[in-house]
Amino acid sequence: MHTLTGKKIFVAGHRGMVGAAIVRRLEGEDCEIVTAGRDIVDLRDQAAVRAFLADRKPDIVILAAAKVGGILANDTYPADFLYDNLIMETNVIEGAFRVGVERLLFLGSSCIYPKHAPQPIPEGALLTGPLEPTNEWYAIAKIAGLKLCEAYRKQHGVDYISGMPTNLYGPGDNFDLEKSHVIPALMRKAHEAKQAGETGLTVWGSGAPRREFLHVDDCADALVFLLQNYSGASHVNIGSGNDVTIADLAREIMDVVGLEGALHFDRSKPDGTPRKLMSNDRLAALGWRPSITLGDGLRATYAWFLDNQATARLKVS
Ligand code: GFB
Repeated sequence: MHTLTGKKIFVAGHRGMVGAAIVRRLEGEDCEIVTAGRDIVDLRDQAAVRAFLADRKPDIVILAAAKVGGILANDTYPADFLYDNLIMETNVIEGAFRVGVERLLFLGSSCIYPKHAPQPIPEGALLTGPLEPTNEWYAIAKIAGLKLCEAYRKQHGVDYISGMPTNLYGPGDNFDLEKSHVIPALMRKAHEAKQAGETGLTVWGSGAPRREFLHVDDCADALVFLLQNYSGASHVNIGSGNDVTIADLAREIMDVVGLEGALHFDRSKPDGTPRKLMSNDRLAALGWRPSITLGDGLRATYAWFLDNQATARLKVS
């Protein structure tokens, strides 16, 4: 057990959905939380990152900052997804080591695994086959990040660990229809259709791919749990243990929103990987389990969307 009591913890990326959830979760611990928006330190600027870390001297760093997006954004902006994520990771991880940060938690993604990995996907499936082309750029950046943590651990003996969350959703998500992930996109489309008195919902792709979803508050809880209970070279999967087809997800979202009608499939849009259900065995063996069901999580996220439509990220760059 690694105590967080009295520790100064820098949460990089606190304005994103995951970083904000981590801050909410850490507020329940007796620790000092350090945050900094892009106006204070641009994580793509190595000199700025080094100066910031030298000034604040955190004990622990949680690297939740990333350029993220759904299937279309990943496919459309490969250079941004590869470059921005690589440079943020290298700056923060090297910068942390330089100022003597004792523990660091890096966040990856389930898309690091091969497109046709065995299901549920064990941690050991990493680098055993080709990646899903729609998000290989983001995946390669995330693989580099987790390997950088492993390399610093191997060469310098520091306790830098990595968690690989599955597809996340929840309050603070991005509801931009071109750039978001599937849950906020379908929720917004269903809501706007209902408002307009329309029926039916258009779903990208065939509806057949399966995805595993985890509420972001469960993810934040698992990340804090890992910081407290895990030290090791291997990354650890963070999932819900269940997956659904996109068509079933769409029907559940229509139900939550209260939209009637049929699903229409826009097959000009990509399906992406057919399935990416991760094995949660390692995390379960450590003693962590999710607590928010998909149904409850979707209802809570829709309630958040209704309360925050004016400020929700309906359009972001
Ligand atoms: O959530 P999503 O964009 O990301 O798409 P991925 C999941 C599935 O939902 C795909 C379908 O099969 C989409 O075609 N889908 C249906 C939709 N309707 C929509 C819609 O209106 N919007 C969106 N966005 N999807 C991402 C990766 O992959 O997952 C990232 O690109 C990252 O790198 C993230 O790993 C967690 O699950 O396909």
